[in-house]
Amino acid sequence: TQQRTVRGALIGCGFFAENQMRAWRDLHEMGKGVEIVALCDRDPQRLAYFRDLFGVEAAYTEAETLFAAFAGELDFVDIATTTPSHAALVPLAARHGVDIICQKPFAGSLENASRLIAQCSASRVSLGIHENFRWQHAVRQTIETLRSGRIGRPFFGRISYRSGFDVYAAQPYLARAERFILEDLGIHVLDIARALFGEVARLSCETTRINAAIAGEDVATLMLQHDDGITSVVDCSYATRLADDPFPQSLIEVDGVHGSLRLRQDFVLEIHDTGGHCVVQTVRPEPPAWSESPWVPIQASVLAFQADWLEAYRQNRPIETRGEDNYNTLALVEAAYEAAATHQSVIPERWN
Ligand code: NAD
Ligand code: 89V
Repeated sequence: TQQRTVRGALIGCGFFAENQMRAWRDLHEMGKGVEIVALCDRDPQRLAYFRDLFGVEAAYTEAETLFAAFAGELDFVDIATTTPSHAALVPLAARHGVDIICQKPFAGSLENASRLIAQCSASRVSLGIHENFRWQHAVRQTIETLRSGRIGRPFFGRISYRSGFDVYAAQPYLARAERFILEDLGIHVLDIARALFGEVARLSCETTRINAAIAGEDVATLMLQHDDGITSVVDCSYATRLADDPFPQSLIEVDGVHGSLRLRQDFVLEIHDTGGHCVVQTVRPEPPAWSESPWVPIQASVLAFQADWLEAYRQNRPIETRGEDNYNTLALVEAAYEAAATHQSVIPERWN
């Protein structure tokens, strides 16, 4: 039997949303039964660009107008705008009874995050956060190898993201943000830390700014103590000069009681056992036809995330990075800023 087509609207036709639209189109062409039927961007030029590029005629500069025009006809909305707009767009979508995917960081404060989760829950719509780093193929393979028990109980981890890639060219708002690397990138790396090692009991953090042309911090180094007694180090930098820049790869080390994992640059996963043997796996992402260097791992992860969201929607199961779960990632970012300001270790808040 043919499955019903799940109908969505995209709000925010900016830089990153192009990946999301291409991934929805891939899923549509793969016969997965999903379609973006309406677009919204308050910038008429971006809206026209997406309308023409993706052939979606229903295009609106106001989200209210879109929801009014499609009353009862939408299953979900994909909110791909930057964070300040989420506080109004998420409740608006919830009031219209559609399931919601919202880009990270889904709220600018934990108070706002709680409010959005509560509003979605009261409206009986799901709130899924578009957090894709844990869906990068190499990262996912590392998570799954750890979860399989192959190296036994982990006791130490390191997730390292160090690059000098010019992220400000495509995302100029990043250069103006008072809070930069922890809020934009650290959030992804901290989410990987949670996916690998679970919730965090306390953390410490130091930050600095190397690039004088930006407003926020571009280097952050954190130590996390997880509930299960695992210690992890998360380090991020957009000020690291390397001839062979790994952007946008996260490199991972995990030491377990029965072996160790090393996710090396260029998608090499080493699995070391207690006998001194090492199995080397290539964990390179399958590049979507539209992907382009150096964004391939992220672009492939957008497809993987959206495919999982769609499957979850059909199975009526919550996704891993639902609002309640992602609240705890957001709480690590908040705790990191507090730790960096006070030079004290901080107990992060947690969704109860
Ligand atoms: P962008 O500024 O290029 O795009 C945002 C778009 O949203 C703009 O076109 C803007 O006009 C539109 N917009 C803003 N408020 C609106 C509103 N109320 N109604 C309708 N349209 C509105 O930003 P971007 O770089 O595409 O980033 C968007 C989000 O995606 C950010 O939250 C960012 O952190 C996130 N992002 C995620 C990843 C990832 O998943 N790995 C990568 C890059 C960016
Ligand atoms: O994934 C992101 O959120 C991007 C980047 C990789 C540039 O940090 O903003």
